[in-house]
Amino acid sequence: MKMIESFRIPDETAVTQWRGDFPILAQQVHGKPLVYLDNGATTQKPASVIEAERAYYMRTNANVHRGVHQLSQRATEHYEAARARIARFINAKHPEEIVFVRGTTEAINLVAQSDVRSRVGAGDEILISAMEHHSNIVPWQFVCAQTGAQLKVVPIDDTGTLDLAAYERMLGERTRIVAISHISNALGTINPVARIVELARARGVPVLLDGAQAVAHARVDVQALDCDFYAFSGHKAYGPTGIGVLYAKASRLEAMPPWQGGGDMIRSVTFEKTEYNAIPWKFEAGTPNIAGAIGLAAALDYIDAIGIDVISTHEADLLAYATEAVRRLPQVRLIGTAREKAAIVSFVHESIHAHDIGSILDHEGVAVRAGHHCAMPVMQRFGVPATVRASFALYNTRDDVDALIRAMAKVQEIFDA
Ligand code: C6P
Repeated sequence: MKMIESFRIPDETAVTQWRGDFPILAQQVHGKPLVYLDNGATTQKPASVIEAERAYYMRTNANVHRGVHQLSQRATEHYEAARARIARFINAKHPEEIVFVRGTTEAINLVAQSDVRSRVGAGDEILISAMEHHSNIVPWQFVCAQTGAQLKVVPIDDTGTLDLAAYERMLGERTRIVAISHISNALGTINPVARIVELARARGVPVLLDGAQAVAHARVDVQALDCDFYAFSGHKAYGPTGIGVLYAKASRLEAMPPWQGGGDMIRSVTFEKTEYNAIPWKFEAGTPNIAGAIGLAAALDYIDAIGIDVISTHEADLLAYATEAVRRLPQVRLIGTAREKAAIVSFVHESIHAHDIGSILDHEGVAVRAGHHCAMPVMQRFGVPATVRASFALYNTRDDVDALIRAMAKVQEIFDA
């Protein structure tokens, strides 16, 4: 990740202290200390997040927006306060621009089915990139099948960098939405999202940014970005699973039809006619993940207490250290070497399959992801079946990188024997 000059790399004591906030990290696996390097899949949770959920269930639990009783009112207050907290974190103009969903996947499906499907037709184009996660490909394929629209894919180069000139050329008369990841989960590439939005907006094309890999690692300011939609998952930002966020400009949400029908998304219902609730509730049918929203707000408090720029600087140091160390490994090739990168290191070995590497690393206590990372087109682009991916978070240290490298030596030893 790009170094932010004004922030010094936090010292070891600080990182040790952060580490202590995550109870799960203290354990051993296969008799070895756990080295958790699968943060791209999901991050671990600090005690404050676990406690926020526990406290909610211990003292507050009730359904929201429904009861006149004390607990329900309190639950509603906490749930809506969580929405406001999230709005503040990404600098949304209004809390109503935050729609609670299950995660990034649901957020993108919501936009695809509610916003885009209702305004595209045969011959219209949906523009994505060659580094997208399946969650930012398949929902658009659904819309294409439903409407006759076409999926267009902006290429990437051999380093995993988006071809910005091609993007500009491909933004055409018929482009109805641009949907691109802020940070690639398989390659670590940080996309020039401000420029991507600027170019699209100059042509009147709305932009959705998939922020699943970004919110916990880089500063996100949706007003500065001026994107129409921003999607992310709580569980990749030290929050609970099953809760995520769709940010959308209020004017967009107002214009979008609801996606799912049910309780809480209505103002009045008769058999003849239903009037929908105001935004954002018109998109939150059914009982929401109240505890999850509260847990996510606690996670963002945790990030803010450390400071996202401090976290970015620390992770940039880990990225530089890990990149150098992995580069020196024999017969190993990095996949994803863009200049602007987040702390994700994907690599392949000339003769050992990623899954075998992943299993041996696990036996050494090192948790990585091995596979296609739900980004099969990226694997095809680089001509590999799978990669080993080490993805870092605020509690990782250079010692964790050293443990990975030692475990890789063990892999080599086993295969050489
Ligand atoms: N990537 C990974 O190991 P959900 O599953 O809805 O929380 O997030 C989906 C998603 C969307 N976009 C990007 C860029 C992502 O990285 C992910 C999730 C995980 O890389 C699990 S496949």
